[in-house]
Formats: sequence, C-alpha cells, structure tokens
Amino acid sequence: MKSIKPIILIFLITLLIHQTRYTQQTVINNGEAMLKHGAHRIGRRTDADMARWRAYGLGQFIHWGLYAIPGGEWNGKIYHGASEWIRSWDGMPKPAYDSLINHFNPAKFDAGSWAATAKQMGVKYVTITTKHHDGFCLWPSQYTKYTIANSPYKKDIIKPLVDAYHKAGIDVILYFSIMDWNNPDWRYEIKTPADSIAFERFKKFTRNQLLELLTRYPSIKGLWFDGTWDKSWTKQAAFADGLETEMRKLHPGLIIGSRFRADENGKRHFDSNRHLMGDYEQGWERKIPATINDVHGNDWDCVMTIPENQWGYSKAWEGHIKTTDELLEMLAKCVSLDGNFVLNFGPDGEGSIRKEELAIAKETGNWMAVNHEAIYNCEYAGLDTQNWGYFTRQTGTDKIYMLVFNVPVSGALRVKLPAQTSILKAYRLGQEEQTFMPEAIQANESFIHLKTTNEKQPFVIVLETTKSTDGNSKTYEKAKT
Ligand code: FHN
Repeated sequence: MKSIKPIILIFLITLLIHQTRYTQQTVINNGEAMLKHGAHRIGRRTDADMARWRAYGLGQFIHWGLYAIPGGEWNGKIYHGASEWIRSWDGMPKPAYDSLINHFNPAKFDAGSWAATAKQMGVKYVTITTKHHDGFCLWPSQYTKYTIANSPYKKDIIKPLVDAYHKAGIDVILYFSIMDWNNPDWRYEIKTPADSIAFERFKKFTRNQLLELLTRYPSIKGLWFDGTWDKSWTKQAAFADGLETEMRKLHPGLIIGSRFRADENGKRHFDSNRHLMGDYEQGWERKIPATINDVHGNDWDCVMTIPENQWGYSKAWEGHIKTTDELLEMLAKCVSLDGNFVLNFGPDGEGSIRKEELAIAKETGNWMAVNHEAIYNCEYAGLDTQNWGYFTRQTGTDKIYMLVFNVPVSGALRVKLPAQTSILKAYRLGQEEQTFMPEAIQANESFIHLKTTNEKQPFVIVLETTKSTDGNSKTYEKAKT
C-alpha cells in the first residue's frame, strides 16, 4: 500500500479539525455552548435593588381579574381546576367569559384596605396581576379594548394599588401573562406563514404593553412573567432578549425572574449551559426546595396558594386548606434556604378579600410582629438542619435564629455550629429575659433546653455567636470504631 504523502496528511488533519469545529460550532473553550441569548450574568446580582429584594423574606401575591366574578362556577356547575383558568373549560362558553367585562364593577374595592391587610401581615412586597391569561387588563391599556376602562368600573385598578402599597411601605412587582387568550394574534405554536404574521403583530402588542406598564408605573420594582411556556414564545429568543434589554434600560434596577425568555434552543429558566436566565429562579411554584443544594446559589422565591391550587377567587374553598402554622413553616423554610415566600390572595368579584384569607393574614402578621427579625434580611445560616425546625442568619452577621416548629418531648434542641464558633448568648425572640444556657455535647454541638414543651405556636430562639480562635469549646474524644 502506498504511504500517504505528508502534505496530504496535513491537509486531511486540517480538514478533520475544521469539520469537528464546524459540527461543534456552538462549543467554546470551557466546554459551554456559545449562546447569544442565554444568561447574560453568572451568579447573583450584587446591586442595591436586588439586595433589597433578597431581604424581603415575605411577600403577597394577588390574583384578581374577571375570573373573580364566576369564582369557579358557571350555571351551577363547579369547575374544579384553578378558578382563573375557567375560560379554558368546556363548561363555560368563551363568549360568556369574555363578556364578563360588562359586569366587572367591584363596588367594595379599596386599595388602602388591601394594603393595610398586607402591612399588618408583615409583607415587604406584593405581586399584582395586571393581566392574566384571559387577557383582561386591570389598567387602561391603549393597545386593546379588553381593559378596565371598558368595564362598568372604568377606573385604573393598578394605579391606586401601587400608590396604596407604596404608602404602606410595601414594594410592588407587576405580574404579566404573555399568553393572552383574548388577543386574536396569540398562537400556541407557529404552524403557517399566517400564524407567523399574526404572531409578529402579537410581539409588537406585547412590547407596547410592557413599555406602557413601565412608563405608567415607574416606581415598581419588577415584572413577574407567566404564560411563557408555549412553543410560539419559546422560539422568540432574540426578540425576548432584545425586549428584556430595552425594559432594563427604560427602568434601571428592574427585577425580572427566570420565566420571561428562553434561549435560542428553547430552554427556559436555565439556559443550555444550565445558567439561570433572569435575576432569580421563578420555578418554585407551590413547592419548596428540599436543601440548599437545590437552589444552586441563585436567588429564588416560592409562590404559594392557601388551598392546593387556587389563585383566583373560588367560591368553593375546598380541599386541604393550609393552616397559618403550615404557611409559617413554609416561610421559615424558604428564608432558611435563601428564598422569599409569597402567599397568594384571590379577592372576589366585588373587591373583598375573603374572611379565611383575612384570618390567615392576621395570624401571620401577629406572628411576624414578634418574630420578623428572623425573617427580614435573613439568609441561609450554613448549619445542618435539625428536626425541630430551621436556622436563618441575619445577613452578613453572626446572629443566628432557630425557628422552632416541632418541639421534641425531651425539650432539648440540638444545635451544631461551625468549628471555632461559640454561643455568646441565647434568648427567645420577643422575650429577651427568657435566656438559655447551652449544654455542650461535642465541640460546637450543644443542646438548648426549653423551659417548657407545651408551646402553642412556632417560636424563635436567637443565638448570638462569635468566632473564636482560642479553642474554648469543649472537645471529647471520638469513638474508636
Ligand atoms: O397558570 C398560572 C396560574 O393561573 C397562576 O397564575 C400561577 C401563579 O404562579 N402561574 C401559572 C402557572 O404557572
């Protein structure tokens, strides 16, 4: 067999290298795909607006719109899905739903009283639906007729809410559904050239509405996106990326979660390189991460319903209704894992918050009045979780909080601190005179002995700790096994 001439060999090798590069053109040096529309930042935002968001701890979600009128019931039949989805149900004709605009006249709506409820509850931010999937706008958008302006109520709902919540010292984030069932140009998927033309119009409409919201309500802190999962939208990487840039330019500091846009491969939340897109992870809907590893160092918030899955007002308040203690435990767990907890409220068609939700808000507020220090401006404490509850830490300090939800019959709460850390002082939050003398078990491991095991409510023990280099904590010899 004839040997291949060196020049031909070099040519073949060069061709092979080129070919490999060509077929892997999206791969760059560090093994990551080269993306134009993936994450534009790796790691958390470090600016003041995001630090403020991170410190909120507790938030409120409000789902309000036309769906509050039927409240999950049509012609005596109950729709058992989430009430704000009733338009998608065969049991309710679409024209009947769409004509609810002619009946939206919430005589009892009082933005000030909603804000007062939220303030007493202790929330630091609220997320309000400006437009849910049904397309009905609670602000008088000039880009569609399907707005509050054409309802009997006529007046803008968003402006008084933004003003009232701000007056109460609560930050506002606006919820916006991209999916819009009322807009004839909305498509789930682009299958034909005609779909494509319609969807181009829809994209313009969406951009107009978003810029309109940011211009009308310039004091809001962020936008909370929803309805972004359909193929039509996940294929708009360049458009959505451009729009996000435009919105951020118009509104410096704007906070946008991971639901807004997909990368060029249609990947949502996390891009094709597994980097978070947006400022915080928005995938924790009605679920909470199990451990700190699940949050990958990202900011995140959990949005939670009181019944299993009802966001809008539902006449049937059914299924398991979470108790205040259950919800407080979720709040504690979220903050202990570096997240915020956002509890949903669905006012009725008249504009009233139902009594069950008011009661939960009140009880939460009563608990927060005593224990808020363990929630606001707190973070993951870096400690092993114990069965009695959750640890949080005042951000950037050595002040640790034990949020106790399950009191053991022994009354002994185990605490394991990092090496070279000792407890200077332990006391009950809200009752500083009630102090505890930790009993050392091992180096950096101690028991806090409760004075009673007959607790009626979750409570908090504060640990003022210090790092010591003198090795003053007791160490016992390890078992030889
Ligand atoms: O479909 C909606 C639902 O109605 C509700 O608005 C929740 C809130 O997070 N988001 C959607 C589902 O992810």
